[in-house]
Amino acid sequence: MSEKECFPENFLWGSASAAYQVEGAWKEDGKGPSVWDNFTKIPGTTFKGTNGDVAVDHYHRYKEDVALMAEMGLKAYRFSIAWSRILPNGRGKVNKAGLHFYNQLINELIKYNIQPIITIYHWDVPQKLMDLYGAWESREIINDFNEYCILLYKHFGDRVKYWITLNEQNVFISLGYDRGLHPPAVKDKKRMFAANHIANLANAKAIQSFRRYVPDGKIGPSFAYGPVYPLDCHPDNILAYENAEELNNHWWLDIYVWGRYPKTMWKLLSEAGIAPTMEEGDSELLAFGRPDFLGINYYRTGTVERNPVEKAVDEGEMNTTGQKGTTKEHGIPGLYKSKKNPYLNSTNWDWEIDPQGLRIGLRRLTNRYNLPLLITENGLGEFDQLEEGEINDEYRIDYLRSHIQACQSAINDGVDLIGYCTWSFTDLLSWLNGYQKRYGFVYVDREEQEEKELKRIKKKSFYWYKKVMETRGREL
Ligand code: BGP
Repeated sequence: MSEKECFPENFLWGSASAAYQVEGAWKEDGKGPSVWDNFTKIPGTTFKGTNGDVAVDHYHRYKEDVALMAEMGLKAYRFSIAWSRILPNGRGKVNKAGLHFYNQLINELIKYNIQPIITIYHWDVPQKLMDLYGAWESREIINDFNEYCILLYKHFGDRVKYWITLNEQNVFISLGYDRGLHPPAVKDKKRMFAANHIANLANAKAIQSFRRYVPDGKIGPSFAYGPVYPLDCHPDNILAYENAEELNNHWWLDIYVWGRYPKTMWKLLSEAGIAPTMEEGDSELLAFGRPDFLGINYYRTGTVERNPVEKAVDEGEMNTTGQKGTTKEHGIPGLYKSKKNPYLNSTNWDWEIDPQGLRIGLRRLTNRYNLPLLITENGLGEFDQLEEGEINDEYRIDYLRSHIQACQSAINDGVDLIGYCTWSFTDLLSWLNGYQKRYGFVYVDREEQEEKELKRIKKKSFYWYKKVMETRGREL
């Protein structure tokens, strides 16, 4: 392999997690409840009632987990901070024990030369702010979020140089306020676009403050990016694809980078009476939100076709059980509906496996936004079998290998890719899919309801990724 095809020297080879999915200790050492602590206790919300009360107990076992990262030779670890561990009420009184925990974690990572990447918000808004003013539905959150961010910048900014503002705003807003599948389980498009606009403002303000407190750091949001394909070249399907790209991707990314919404979608939503309200000063604030890089969470592409209003597909159904083929088409009447891509295989959760789509996506983003890109999540959620103390996850290695090859091609195409974080390092809780949908390099021995000993066992993919990092992607 020529030097040209090799990953850069300082490439961030990493892995990612989120507080609620790994930490556990949900009400220990002064932590306040988050909306997820409560939501998962409502019957029927998650797979077999699974929750993150204990998760994989990373809060108590972080040293063991970081030692495994060091053994693997990980260069970067992306983790999130639980807002209500730092500020139990979301604002006001600071919980010193919370700051202490993350300080220890950061120091432990640095001890082994692992670059910490902090996600400021990975969906666990403090319940108190939900009770007080409806969290993302009130502009009050802009200041509270900013104060929380400043606290983190002040405490960790000396050692942490890569920061993610909001993780997958497009997912927590859409599932929380349109599809009713995440807290607060609302199904109302107008409220969704309004909450989303407020999240955009909070994101911009957090970035504006970052410049003052961590001037030598880099910051950006992480976006759940699903590049869209038209089902075929019928002009109606091309238009459906344009609609889906604009509404599902540009609607967020244009705001992040340019501080403005895509024009035609804005008109359409305004006519439907569901566009958000732009107040005086919003445009100015949004302009401060320009990120240093875009964090990209990539799992799959989406394929769409026209969706005539007369017999339109609407809500659909998500596969949260791992029973292949149970996903039902969803769409927006008059704009587009999802279709299965006949050229791609999919996982047991019906997520299409498309490494080429990653290359295509990275090129689209580069040509449209011309910013450095950091893959903040990519990985395969599957059932894993523990057999005689070992996990032979060859399928995960295949998945990751093909996606890393796609990254390599994208770099050769001219994409400025600064890092690649897999999802995830250890197995963890999948929000709606329980513990049986596993993503890690390290198996955690627990069942849906039974925590067992939470023993860590290295999978085959652990040794494989170690080699990949050692050889800077030469040996895949
Ligand atoms: C992303 C989230 C992660 C993680 C991942 C896998 O949307 O940022 O937190 O959960 O997807 O998704 P899932 O757990 O639904 O399989």
